[in-house]
Amino acid sequence: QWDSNSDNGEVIVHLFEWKWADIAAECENFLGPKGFAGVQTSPPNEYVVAMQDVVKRPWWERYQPVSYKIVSRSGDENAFKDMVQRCNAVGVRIYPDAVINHMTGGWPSGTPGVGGSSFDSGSEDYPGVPFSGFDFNDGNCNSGSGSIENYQDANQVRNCKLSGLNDLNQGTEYVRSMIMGYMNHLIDIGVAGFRVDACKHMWPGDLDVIFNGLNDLNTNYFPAGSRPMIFQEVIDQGGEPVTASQYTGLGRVTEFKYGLSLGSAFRGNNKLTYLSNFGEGWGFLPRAYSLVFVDNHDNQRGHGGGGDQILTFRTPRWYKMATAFTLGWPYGYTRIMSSYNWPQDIQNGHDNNDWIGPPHDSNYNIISPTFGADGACQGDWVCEHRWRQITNMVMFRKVVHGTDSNDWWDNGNNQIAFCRGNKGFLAINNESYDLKQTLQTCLPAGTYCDVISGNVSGGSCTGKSVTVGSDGTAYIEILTSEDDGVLAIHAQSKV
Ligand code: LAG
Ligand code: CA
Repeated sequence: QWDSNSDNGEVIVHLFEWKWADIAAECENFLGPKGFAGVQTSPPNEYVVAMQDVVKRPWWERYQPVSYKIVSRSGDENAFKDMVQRCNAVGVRIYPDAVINHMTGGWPSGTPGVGGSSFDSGSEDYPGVPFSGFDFNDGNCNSGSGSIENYQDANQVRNCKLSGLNDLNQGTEYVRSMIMGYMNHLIDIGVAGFRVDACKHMWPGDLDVIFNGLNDLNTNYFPAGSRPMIFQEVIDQGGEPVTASQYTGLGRVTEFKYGLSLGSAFRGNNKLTYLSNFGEGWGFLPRAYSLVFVDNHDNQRGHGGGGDQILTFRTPRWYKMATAFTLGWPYGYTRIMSSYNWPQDIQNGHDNNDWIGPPHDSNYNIISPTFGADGACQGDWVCEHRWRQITNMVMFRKVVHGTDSNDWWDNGNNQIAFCRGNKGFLAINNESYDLKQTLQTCLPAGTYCDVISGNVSGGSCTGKSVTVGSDGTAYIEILTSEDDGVLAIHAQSKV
């Protein structure tokens, strides 16, 4: 359950809040050809229609399940099936976000689910599944309020309510069978695995039973006996009894220390020189078990862990450098974020608009992304995955896959470079002065196109070219006057 089940590449993109029909087109037109392994989707199941005074249709309504019917703002079950079929056809895998720790928070009676299912949050009645009061953890929670109050108490973290959300008891046969039924339904449609939400708040032993009860993947798309990839969201930044390593036996686990440490380094709070052993050497999970990312849908807006060190599309120069390092460096399975923009309203360090949902029309239907002549998204869709510097590093990671890093170079401070076997070379300049050095690139002699400043187009390079000599060295230049502080060349960027 650690393998991505993808042959197309080594990077997953989270198309946060995208509609299924738009993801299907993106697989065919962009993700397949550009070497993406797959897509993490927003939760596909039914959830609460959140319409309050100010907070209307927030993104986080999708983290409050009402039933396991496949219906959401992204589309219905037919649209979901069509997406899975079309993405698989071009080698791009689908990994939905599975919200199985809890159901909704408290809502006035009569509040509907997006598929029309009714529910009563007070009596914990969810007829669309069905779940009733027996299926929740209230009796097993030892906090005064019924919500998690003390993260030093693992029992509270697992058995009490997260943010007031009705907490399912995965210890019972019935709850497990409903969750497995939902996930198996998605597997039978053809997904390749899952992002599993809030695993920190479920017992590893219960998750073990659930994950082992999942079907093998659909043999229309995968070899017989293939197991779903599981990547569990566990926010572990140290100092608590619930740790990420308690979950590595079950599948991959999010390594939140990665983006936090990287953000801090690029912001200048640590030297890039120290990244030479970034990974296990920094106390992170073993690479075979970790899922790494610069930012995610929570910490890019101040939710979840990370705080103000996290880099996002709002600091694009650093963001592209940190993403290039992540995709160039041989540690962990990599996920990139694809966001939409929203107007921030920061008061006393808190963004009052952190709830704002995706671009939508006056009826709250999500608007499809549109693309300019250069391929970039228009309007409020940010589409980091379509930024040339990021797209081309997705291909870099595919080309260098199977090699380790070698020939590390640094200036003792914030200029670094390394090779990936004889397949790729990456250099980063995060100083306020130019990088001008003759460095070992480990590549065969020839002229290579820097895929950060340009593309290989019709046999020539639209950006900077690098001439590698017969001894593998090349003169490398990254000037502070340039758009980006990165240079990357690889075996397939030879011109
Ligand atoms: C996650 N990982 O463990 C998700 O990545 C994260 O996005 C989810 O929280 C969380 N767990 C629960 O699935 C999000 C928002 C919360 C939001 C919650 C439920 O970050 O802010 O809570 O989804 O929609 C909201 C309100 C709370 C309120 C709660 C219940 O913000 O103030 O207590 O709803 O009504
Ligand atoms: Ca729980």
